[in-house]
Amino acid sequence: MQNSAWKKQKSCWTSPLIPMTPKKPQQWLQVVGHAGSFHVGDYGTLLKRFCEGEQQCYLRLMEDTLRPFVPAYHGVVQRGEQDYNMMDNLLTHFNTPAIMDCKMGSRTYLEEELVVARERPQPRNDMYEKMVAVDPEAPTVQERAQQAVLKTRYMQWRETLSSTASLGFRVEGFRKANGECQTNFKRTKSREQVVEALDSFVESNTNIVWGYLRRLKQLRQVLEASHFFRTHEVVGSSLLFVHDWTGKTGVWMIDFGKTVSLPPHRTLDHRTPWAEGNREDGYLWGLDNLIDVLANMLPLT
Ligand code: I3P
Repeated sequence: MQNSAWKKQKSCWTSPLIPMTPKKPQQWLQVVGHAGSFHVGDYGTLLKRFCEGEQQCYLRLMEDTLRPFVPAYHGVVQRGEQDYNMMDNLLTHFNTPAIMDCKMGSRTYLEEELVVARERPQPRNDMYEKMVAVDPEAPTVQERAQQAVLKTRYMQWRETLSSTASLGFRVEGFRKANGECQTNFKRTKSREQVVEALDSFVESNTNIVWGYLRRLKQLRQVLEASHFFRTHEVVGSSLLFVHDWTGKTGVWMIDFGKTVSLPPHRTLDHRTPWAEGNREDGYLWGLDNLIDVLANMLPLT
């Protein structure tokens, strides 16, 4: 995997603070993603550490009906020795925004990762440590002996521990306008727990929920007709939710490092349950559930 080639340290919400725009240096934001992967570019742009697979996706997305639902892509720039994909900073037009990352889909690893794990298993100690930190009982006897787990096993465990397996999406983390960050959602699994997390993010503001719901329904309509979406396995991709005190809301698709095109003439419906070989990712099933959960947070009219 191109993306895994980077020695990534995952820390969604502990990544460096980055100035929002050159014009407003007093405003700061935290960027979702692997630490050190992002920089602020000039004129409301964001630089994300280069990944060729992701670049290819952005190039195709710029020609697809999904274009309004992803950050505009502006090509590759170099900073020092490192290349970056340059895209719009989605927070630029918000005023002290609150942001949330929801990872979409019922599966968070690619089928090709599963094949590699079988052919060349490389158990990881860091993932073992992350696993026991959440649940000391989770590792098998063998994993305990090795003090290591396979990445695919770790990812599957994370999926069933959270709402990924049961609802097709999970809350990864959010930051409220006051700077308060919440990232402790590994065990947020039931509908009720998800509602609690979402309600905390929107601070019980139903106007914000309405705004998100409208946008997600538009996104679903566009996804159902999108050529790009039909022809790609979309794994580990997130929806970025942004709102501010003016009531402005936005949702965009981000993170295409693990989005891969299908062989010619193959398509996905993104709702059929996954069985190895069918490459379904459960993205639309997850979006259906997310829309349903949000709709149920609104008062009955
Ligand atoms: C990480 C999370 C990321 C994954 C990363 C995991 O686990 O599943 O999505 O990166 O793998 O460590 P957690 O959220 O529990 O910290 P990819 O999606 O890019 O595979 P990595 O450690 O190999 O980067």
